Amino acid sequence: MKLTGAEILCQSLEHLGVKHIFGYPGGAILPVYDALGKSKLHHILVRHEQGATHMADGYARATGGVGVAMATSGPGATNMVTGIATAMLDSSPVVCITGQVGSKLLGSDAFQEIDITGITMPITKHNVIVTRVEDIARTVREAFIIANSGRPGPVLVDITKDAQQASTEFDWNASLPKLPPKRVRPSLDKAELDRAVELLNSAKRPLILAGHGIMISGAMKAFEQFVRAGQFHVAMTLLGIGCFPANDPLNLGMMGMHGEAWVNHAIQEADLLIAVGMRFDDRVTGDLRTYAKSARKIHIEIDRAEINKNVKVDAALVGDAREVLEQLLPCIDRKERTAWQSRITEMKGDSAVRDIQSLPDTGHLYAAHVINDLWKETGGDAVVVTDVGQHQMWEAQYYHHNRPRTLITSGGLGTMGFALPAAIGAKFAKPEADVWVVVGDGGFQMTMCELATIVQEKIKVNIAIINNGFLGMVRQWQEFFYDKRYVATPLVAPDFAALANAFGIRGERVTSRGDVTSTIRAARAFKESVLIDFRVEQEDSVYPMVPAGASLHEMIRRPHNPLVETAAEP
Ligand SMILES: Cc1cc2nc3c(=O)[nH]c(=O)nc-3n(C[C@H](O)[C@H](O)[C@H](O)COP(=O)(O)OP(=O)(O)OC[C@H]3O[C@@H](n4cnc5c(N)ncnc54)[C@H](O)[C@@H]3O)c2cc1C
Ligand SMILES: Cc1ncc(C[n+]2csc(CCOP(=O)(O)OP(=O)(O)O)c2C)c(N)n1
Ligand SMILES: [Mg+2]
Repeated sequence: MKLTGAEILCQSLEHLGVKHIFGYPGGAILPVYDALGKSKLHHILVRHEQGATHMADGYARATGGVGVAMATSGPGATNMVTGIATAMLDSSPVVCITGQVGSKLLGSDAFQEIDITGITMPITKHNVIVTRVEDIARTVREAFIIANSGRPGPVLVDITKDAQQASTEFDWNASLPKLPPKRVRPSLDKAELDRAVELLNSAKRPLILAGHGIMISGAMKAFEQFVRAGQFHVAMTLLGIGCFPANDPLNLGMMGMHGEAWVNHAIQEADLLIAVGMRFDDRVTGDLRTYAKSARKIHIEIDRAEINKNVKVDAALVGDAREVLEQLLPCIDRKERTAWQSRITEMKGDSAVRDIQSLPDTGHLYAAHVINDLWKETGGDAVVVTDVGQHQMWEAQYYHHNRPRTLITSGGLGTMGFALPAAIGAKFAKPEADVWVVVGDGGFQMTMCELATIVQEKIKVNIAIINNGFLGMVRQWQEFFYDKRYVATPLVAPDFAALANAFGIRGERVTSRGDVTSTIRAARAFKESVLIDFRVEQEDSVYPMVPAGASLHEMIRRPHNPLVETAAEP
């Protein structure tokens, strides 16, 4: 049967298992919207195309599947750029479909013509313009494979309007992908494997650096067996949080710029680092010249380009984390490393750790309290989607995630405005989940228009605004490094609770600690979305902090203050 390109696109997406598309219409994509109306696909109308890409990204991160975003040509497509870059830097499988002007008009500066494949070249894993109806099904099929294989990433498919309108025979089974033959991965280099095993079994002070790649690989079980077999301690990157339970005694917490002090010290004192699915980001290493000088390094990583990119390693195991860990597992000797264990305990003790919940209420509402109370009240089971800034770091420190894919956050690009739309995407992916947005007063104002999407789609997503009246993370840098000259960081905001009401959403305001838990509890019990404006201490800072470019052990620690540094339980 003959179908139009637009119909072929919709049918292809159905064949690929797509259920939800986040998008916004316009002239160059109208034929597709017309076909969408006749398909089984659920289209979610966003309020800004950036939101569509973050929703697709949140959808992907919540499940590990592909998220789909759609926009028209020109401004619709350029509005997607930030979301595409966000997905790229965090290896998230997103497919973006954009309409393009008719193929005969290409290059003529036609109305809403923009070279979106040119613009997104460096921020997509792959992109392509389709000008022939015959190529649509195959290209979309290829896009899904590329987005979610190997190291995942965003793919953009730009389809000209004439290709959407033209008709051709549609045969899904005949529309086979024409990708270069999958490189048969040679089994692991024997010499590298032997060296890794020798290093693993002879180490006295080993430490695992667990990253996002463990989640992407679905390697959680193999990883846990590996950890137990070697009795290794685990430190996590921001994006690795959740890949190993926070409540496991072998889990030490987050590493890096705002990581736990004892984790950073342990990295500097370790004699072996085993990096699994992490890419030694500069927020993780600090000054490379002084990074883990006494440690040999093993890197388990799927992308060969990451090997020796930032940190030179002694054994490189290039491959999928699960497969590599399964190969290593039978070779690991179980070792009790009592001296190393006591050293780590000693370092923990030195960090003045106390349970912040038991501190007397001094009349201040600290962000850390709010997040720790949210953790307790949700039993640690919520899917928390954060924005970027101080609240993001406090979330990482004070909400203890035991399950994978329960913290969704923009790490590599650090995109303010990510949280609200990404949470909407996560809710569509996991309708049963208790989804919470943890967002700053600055970032929320960047994409708050998506509150209307929540209302139109009748979904329940609870929103905790950590309102400190500042672009807090930048204010913190100004406090530490610019002599407290707060240029352009004090921030006027609307009355967020009243704003929520204007959208038809219940809004609450909390100013004292005593009201935190009851308000969270009531929000969870309410059947619709609730926005809570937490008016927190304005000039609190995130500790510890490794100043940009400093050595990992050179942390700025919290000065004498009623709050402790981090949230580890005593
Ligand atoms: C304000 C702010 C502060 C931050 N502070 C910190 C901080 O203190 N500590 C911190 O850790 N981060 C911090 N970050 C985040 C940081 O910038 C990086 O995003 C993060 O460290 C990256 O973590 P990752 O390497 O685990 O994940 P990614 O960047 O997603 O890298 C994943 C790696 O796994 C590999 N991989 C993918 N699939 C597989 C597979 N199947 N098998 C094996 N490997 C695979 C990929 O090739 C890639 O190399 C901060 C971000 C912001 C915005
Ligand atoms: C789109 C974008 N613009 C600017 C920045 C730089 N930036 C990083 S954190 C931050 C402040 C965030 O303020 P807020 O949302 O209120 O969160 P807080 O740090 O106060 O918790 C800024 C401006 C960014 N990460 N993203
Ligand atoms: Mg703020």
